[in-house]
Amino acid sequence: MFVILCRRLEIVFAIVLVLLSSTVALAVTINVDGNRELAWDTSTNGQTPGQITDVDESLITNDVDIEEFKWTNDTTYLYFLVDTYDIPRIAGGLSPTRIYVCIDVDNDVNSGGYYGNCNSQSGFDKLVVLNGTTSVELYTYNSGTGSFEPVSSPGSSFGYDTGAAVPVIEIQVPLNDLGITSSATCIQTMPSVVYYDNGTVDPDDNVPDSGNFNLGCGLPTAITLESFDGGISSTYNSTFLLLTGAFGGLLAVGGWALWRRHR
Ligand SMILES: [Ca+2]
Ligand SMILES: [Ca+2]
Ligand SMILES: [Ca+2]
Ligand SMILES: [Ca+2]
Repeated sequence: MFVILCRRLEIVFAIVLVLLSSTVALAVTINVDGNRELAWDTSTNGQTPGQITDVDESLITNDVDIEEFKWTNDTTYLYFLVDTYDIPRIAGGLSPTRIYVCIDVDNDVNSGGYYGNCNSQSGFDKLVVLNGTTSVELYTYNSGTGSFEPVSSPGSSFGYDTGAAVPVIEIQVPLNDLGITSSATCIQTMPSVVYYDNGTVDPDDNVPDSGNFNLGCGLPTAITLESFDGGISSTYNSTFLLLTGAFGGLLAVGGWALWRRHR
């Protein structure tokens, strides 16, 4: 009897170990290089990038006409992909193209500000702006001044390469800089609007054409479990490890009690 129980305990521990090792492997790897890798269009360890598509507007030049916007995350960054009906155009100089991602990070229309170009919606806490060929800028709403103000975000960057195998625009922004500092603030419902300013004359493009869509933080694995070194993952992993530890402890106590009974 005791031998059988030990075998069963071994199997259970083996399953727990497999579960632990598989969570370590959970991660969506996006290279922010302007090339659309497979990870954007597949489910990686259960995490599928979110997406919203936009129609081919006949009055908008195809290289600034949004076809698709996608998003995903790992433990450090939120990633965006912008694809247009032709190879996306990023222009610098005096009339730069600009892409705005307006995000209501806390899903609270009463916090944050109004932005006309983002479908005249309110409640935006952060604006991520790809400013021509220059940089990715991050703006946060200051309720004191009633305006969006630039904040330092050295970890933000973008990838753009017209010679890439599948040329798209890729953007990364640190979750921390977006005010997403724990699994509790990494929510699935962040009302958002994307605005592509073609830099010259109207019309510009929006997705959606009115209202907003819900940007989310990692579906269905809200936070990937790729590392144990702090940040958002630590909350999740600590909980997981605590549960695993408690489970293992219960098994050990149960095994010991049975061993005592059969001595
Ligand atoms: Ca890429
Ligand atoms: Ca469009
Ligand atoms: Ca808000
Ligand atoms: Ca549109």
